[in-house]
Amino acid sequence: MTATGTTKPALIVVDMQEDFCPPNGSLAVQDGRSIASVINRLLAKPGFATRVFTKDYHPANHISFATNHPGPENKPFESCIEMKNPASGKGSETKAQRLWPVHCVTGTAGAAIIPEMNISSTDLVVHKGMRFDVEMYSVFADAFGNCDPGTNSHSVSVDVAAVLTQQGITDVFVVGLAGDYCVKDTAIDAAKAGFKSYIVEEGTKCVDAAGWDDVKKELITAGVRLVSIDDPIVE
Ligand code: VGL
Ligand code: ZN
Repeated sequence: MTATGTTKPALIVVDMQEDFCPPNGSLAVQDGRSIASVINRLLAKPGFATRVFTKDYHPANHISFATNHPGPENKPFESCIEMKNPASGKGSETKAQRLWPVHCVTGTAGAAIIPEMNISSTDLVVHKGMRFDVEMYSVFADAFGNCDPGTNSHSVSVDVAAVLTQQGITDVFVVGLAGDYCVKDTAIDAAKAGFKSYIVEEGTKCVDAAGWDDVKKELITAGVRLVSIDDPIVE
């Protein structure tokens, strides 16, 4: 990828954290660790104007943890609960929230970026999912589309869309974990925010690998382009 007069690309590396990787991650994505080398190859390409790492970063009482919804009916991976929009005056708006094992809790070893990642060229690290009462897969907005950057009771540490826009970024390339959750929602929101949005397919793995073909259709409908690391656009 080359920055030209009209193109200024960013790379967003999503949630390459211990809890999403085998062998010990609590929410390990099959072969999740194996994509580190592909992502490191991308990070080394000189054309990216900025390189962002995201970290899923939840308080222990996060709404997505099955353990926070006691009862035999609430099982990680299998069950959903109803989640309310926490934005003021929006509490009647609800969404189904899939329940997960406890993962990426603030300050724990599981929340650390895996050591295989070359983080030396990182420009920005963004923490997301920090509000206990709402899910946030996309680094741009929570499950209801709210973006509330800040440090105390806020979902996200930085308004990434504002930062990228301020830098004149035109194109956003997304990789990392998981393809069917945080990578997907981040790429869709990048397109919504007006960036040309790409997912480099070799640079992601899914929680539900068998569902990737359907997810790809959704991504294409949302304006996200799926590319290969060997595609000339990813120089
Ligand atoms: C993710 C499930 C729960 C992800 C985060 O990074 O894709 N998936 N939290
Ligand atoms: Zn999470």
